[in-house]
Amino acid sequence: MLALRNFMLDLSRPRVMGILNVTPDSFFDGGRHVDTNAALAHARQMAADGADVIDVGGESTRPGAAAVSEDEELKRVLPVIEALAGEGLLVSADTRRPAVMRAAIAAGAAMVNDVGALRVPGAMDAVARTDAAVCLVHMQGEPGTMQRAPQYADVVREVREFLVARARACEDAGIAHARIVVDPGFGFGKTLAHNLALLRALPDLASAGYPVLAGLSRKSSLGTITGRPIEERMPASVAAALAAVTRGASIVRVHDVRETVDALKVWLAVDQG
Ligand code: 7PJ
Repeated sequence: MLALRNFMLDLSRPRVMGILNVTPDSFFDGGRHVDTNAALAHARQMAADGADVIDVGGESTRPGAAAVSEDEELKRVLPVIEALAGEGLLVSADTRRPAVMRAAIAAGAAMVNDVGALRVPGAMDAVARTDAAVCLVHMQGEPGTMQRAPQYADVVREVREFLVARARACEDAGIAHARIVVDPGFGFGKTLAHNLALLRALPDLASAGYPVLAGLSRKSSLGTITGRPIEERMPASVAAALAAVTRGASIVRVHDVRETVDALKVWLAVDQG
């Protein structure tokens, strides 16, 4: 079970987080949902297609994406979070800024998804003072430069140790174990080889005792493997989501909710039959 405020999400079957970028420049769906109404329509469709959580982000972490001011980020995400939470949907706020975390939770977000793993001063406290869940993501370097020359002595061990240390720090700060999710951060300062090593070793990460979230949807590693541009990476993304779930991921973060949900239904029917 994952505790998201007063909601308990049963993780005995894999769950789907639908990606909602309210940005003009995200690498795949950037620009499509800048308008609040368009964003809401897309989120409602993802929920109808079986998304358990909607992850709302207003700042692109794509390498080279333009910086977004805190005011602009708030202006983009708050109306969307408020509306979706008001409709009873589970909303996650994809942000690294403590002020945005606080405002998002006040607007009804049940989870904070932070690619910075609450390392910005004040971020851990912003979550600890609430009953929201948190997803701690591993990232080497910073979004603008992280893909230049990522290097690890042992990527699996380093990512696992980082995430367990961050999760323990969260618990020390008062965030209950049941509110914490960890994520190896595919593509966040990782080569294809690093991503594949981490994917193969997901059971090892899951054995740390925190639910694992995996985000591979449309990422460039899938482009490297298939030779396909972003718009043609849906089948590769579904395969990657299944690969993650079969290795112990509890939640997959995806653009293609409907297709992923279908694939998971088939896998579940086989696996639990
Ligand atoms: C991830 C994310 C991920 C989590 C992004 C993209 C790039 N949050 N935010 N995990 N990736 N938790 O959407 O592909 O892998 S931004």
